[in-house]
Amino acid sequence: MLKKGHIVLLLVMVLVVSLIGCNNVKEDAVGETEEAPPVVDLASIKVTLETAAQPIETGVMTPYVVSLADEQGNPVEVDSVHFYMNMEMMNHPTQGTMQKMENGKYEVELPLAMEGEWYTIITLTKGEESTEMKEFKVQATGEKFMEYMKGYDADQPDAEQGKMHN
Ligand SMILES: [Cu+2]
Repeated sequence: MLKKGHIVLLLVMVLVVSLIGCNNVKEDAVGETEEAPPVVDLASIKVTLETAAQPIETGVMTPYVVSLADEQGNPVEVDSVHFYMNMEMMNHPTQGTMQKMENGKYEVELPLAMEGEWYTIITLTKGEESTEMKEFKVQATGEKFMEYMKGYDADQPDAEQGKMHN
């Protein structure tokens, strides 16, 4: 697993740094260690999805909030968070880049095209690393909204929604 590998790598780095730190013989090695980029372990971030009370009404712009925390529960920030929703065996995604709020929270408002169960894919990006999480389900109720049946992308507000993938 990626996560285990990162933990082992982190432990090895901590060990190496502390060993080198204890005897100042290898000064060159100390310099190299300090210049190395910090270890970013996106896989260890705890992701929580907050939505309005479910089922969510179709066709209504609805806020979705994702909060990110480290293993101690402290808020974490990444470079960007993307939120994608769709239904299994169907193709009418609703998606967008989330806006950064405070305390590790990110938000985007999206409409749903039809009732039923929607899955979510939350993508965290930091530097060149990114990780996808397909963990949460959302229930929707209401009429079918034809204008969203070909998809909605909050990142393209000027596009004619539902036709941008043609
Ligand atoms: Cu559907």
